[in-house]
Amino acid sequence: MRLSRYFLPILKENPREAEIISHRLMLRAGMIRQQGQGSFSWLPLGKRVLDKVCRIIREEQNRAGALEILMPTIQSAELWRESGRYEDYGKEMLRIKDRQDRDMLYGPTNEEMVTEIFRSYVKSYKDLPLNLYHIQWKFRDEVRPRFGVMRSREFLMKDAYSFDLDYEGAKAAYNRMFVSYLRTFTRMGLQAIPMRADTGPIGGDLSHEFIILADTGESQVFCHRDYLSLAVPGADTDFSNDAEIGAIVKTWTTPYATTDEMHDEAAWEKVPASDRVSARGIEVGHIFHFGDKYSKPMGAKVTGPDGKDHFVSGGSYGIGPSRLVAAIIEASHDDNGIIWPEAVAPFDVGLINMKAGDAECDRVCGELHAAFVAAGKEVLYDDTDQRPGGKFATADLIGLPWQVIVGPRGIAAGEVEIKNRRTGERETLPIADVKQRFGAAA
Ligand code: P5A
Repeated sequence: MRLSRYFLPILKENPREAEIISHRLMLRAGMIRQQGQGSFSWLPLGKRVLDKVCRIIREEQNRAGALEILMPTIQSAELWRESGRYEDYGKEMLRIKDRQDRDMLYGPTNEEMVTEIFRSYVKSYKDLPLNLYHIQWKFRDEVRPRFGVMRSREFLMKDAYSFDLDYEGAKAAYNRMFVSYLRTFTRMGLQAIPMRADTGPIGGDLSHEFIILADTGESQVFCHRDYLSLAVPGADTDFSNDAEIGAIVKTWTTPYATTDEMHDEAAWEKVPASDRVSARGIEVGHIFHFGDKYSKPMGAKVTGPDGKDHFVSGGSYGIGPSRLVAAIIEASHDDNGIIWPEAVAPFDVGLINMKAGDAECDRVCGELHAAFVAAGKEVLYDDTDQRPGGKFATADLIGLPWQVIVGPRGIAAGEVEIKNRRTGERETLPIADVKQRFGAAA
């Protein structure tokens, strides 16, 4: 992609409304545009990162056996009256009337809707376990939308819903999502710690929030230092093996870890003082087991092996992809801008032409661009006529993992420079070696 044809509205000044670094950097790097209170458009650079985050989530949901669907954003109040949540949900729910004066709402979550789908089709325990998920926009009329996409009113959510015959099955489903979340966040370069959490308006008796430690986090959290060095399960994890998955969950739930609401001073006192981590955190995921909270009032039941009807046991599992983009920036930036982990970077390489218009610079850049693209790399080619200083500042701000810098002096020696955004390390290499470095033929 040529920067001259791209839409990257960089801001030179720090936007005054942005209180935290991720919000500032997302605005400055032209990733998002605020459209109203707690509502944002995703501009091209931001949209690429959001898509990469969603792709990782999808891969890990699918690996854990969940099936992707897509439900509407607008829901009928009738469904929510069945579960009793229409009144309970309160002011966070955006209520709407259609032209027939019917009560509608913009979905803040989808437990009712997915339970309606389930009860319409699934009648036997033989069709279980079942886990359906979607990635869809939600609206919550938050009391205090703030920090950009971190706490917005309209936001993207991956929400999965599991259905099982009994508690044991539901616990196994919960465990699969738990392990899937560990893998998901690690792949994005994040260290997420599962912490016992309050269930709030979703309900239920068992719940974990997945928390990224960050000074700007909205939650106060408490955990054992051991979490900072626990190994995350690999891609070869067998999600069909309940014992293997259960053992991983046990390892990850044994040391102390809770959010503020669940904090237990007596248990905390037993953690050696030098192992206590009391910090701020960002909630990037939240999983719930709620048994028959929705299946019972909504009549979602299956015939069991005993020939009798059973209300299914359920759970729901949320991740906030839009919040995650901000959380990744909170965890990975420096004074000059964003430092994207490779897996979610909007492009792999920033190719910088220091003297656009110079025949040799243009030729070498064109050659490198074509070679990188042929090797499957995503490249943002800065072919603009900006001064080099401005180009370097932009490249650092938008945080692509690698910068390849092509200037007339280097070319005269047959060389170009590469810079690693994270370490700042620079190397000068012959042109053929640079191609090879990024997987292209020399
Ligand atoms: C679980 C899936 C639920 O809604 N129902 C379906 C359950 N859980 S939750 O904790 O309320 O939300 C899940 C995740 O969504 C993100 N999130 C937000 N992101 C940005 N702005 C918001 N206002 C917002 N509210 C929730 C969080 O990542 C949360 O963990």
